[in-house]
Amino acid sequence: MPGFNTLRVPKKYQDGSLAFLCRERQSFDSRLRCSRSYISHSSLVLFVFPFVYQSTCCFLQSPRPQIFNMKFSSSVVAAAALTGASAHTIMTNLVSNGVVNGVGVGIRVPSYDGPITDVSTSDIACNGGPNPTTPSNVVIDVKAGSTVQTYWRHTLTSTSSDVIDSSHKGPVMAYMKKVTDAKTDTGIGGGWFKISQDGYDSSSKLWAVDKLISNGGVQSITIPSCIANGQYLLRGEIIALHAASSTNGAQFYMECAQINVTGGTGSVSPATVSLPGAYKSTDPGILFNLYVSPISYTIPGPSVFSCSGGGGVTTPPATTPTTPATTAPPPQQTSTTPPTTGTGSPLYGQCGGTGWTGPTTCASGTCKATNEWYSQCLP
Ligand SMILES: [Cu+2]
Repeated sequence: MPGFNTLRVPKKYQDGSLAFLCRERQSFDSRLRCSRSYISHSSLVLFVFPFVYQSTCCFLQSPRPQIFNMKFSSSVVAAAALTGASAHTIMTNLVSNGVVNGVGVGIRVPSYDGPITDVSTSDIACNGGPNPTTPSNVVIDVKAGSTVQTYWRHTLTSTSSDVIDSSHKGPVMAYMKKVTDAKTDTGIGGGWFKISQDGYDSSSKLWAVDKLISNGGVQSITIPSCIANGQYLLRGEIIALHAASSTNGAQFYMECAQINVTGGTGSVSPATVSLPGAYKSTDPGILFNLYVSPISYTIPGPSVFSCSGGGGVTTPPATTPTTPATTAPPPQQTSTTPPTTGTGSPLYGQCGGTGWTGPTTCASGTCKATNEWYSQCLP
């Protein structure tokens, strides 16, 4: 059963993870075997070496010491699979208005913490498939304009010191979708808009996942003040890029929380995208080699919706929101027309980023960099 018979000296990476060069014994697709079947999500084929060694590099996160000088056998493969399981993550809790709701309260948490890797499946919306989710009959009240927190944990019983393996570098995002009944809506299909994202910060050289880990797994998400009241799905998402240089190698972790928004002005109707649909396996932020520097990363999906323009469609005040527009907002890197006022950007307006020629000050709030292409006035 094992496809590898030689373990060479492990190569140690900065984050403490190790790569082994393993000689292939049998003529099968070693890449598939290594990355999917046996070692599951914990492994990775590095394309840096194959032309030198003609071998497969199995990448193990937090490998156990006893693996080091052993040959691959079925037991070692099992140990490696266990190691891999320690790498995944789940959005377990939602904190709203300072109230910490319990694990799985108002969130459809999965029974397994593994990723979705095929962006074309309906599981990309609210998880499922290989990770069956548990329904919740709770809908959590959230005030428009407030900042909620979600907790990310390795498993449903992990603490804040066990968020996700540090090898799982990548962006952290949040989306919303207006629904009639948050308890039963599958989330599959149109209606999604992105409300926050964080990717790679080239000045600090930190990924959003790095910050999430040092933050104890707390993701802060500001709920737009201008959206309509009512029930929504709030979808937190992490993309782990450690194996993303091969197709369907990126690992998507997402959960959907069930919320009821109050206090929204309903003045802007966001442009929306579909899940599945918003991502393609070949998107530059999804088919991505994490190990090439300097790192330049484009967060996949639509641009972030903001109440002051960008990713939104203004709704006439007297009218109730109609069917949201289905066209995707323009890519984030594209500069939008800057506001004509000279007093700085309004709250939630853009105030910086590569290619931005508009105001770099805020009429209201503080200018904070979301990524190198986008800074936003936040309260
Ligand atoms: Cu994982």
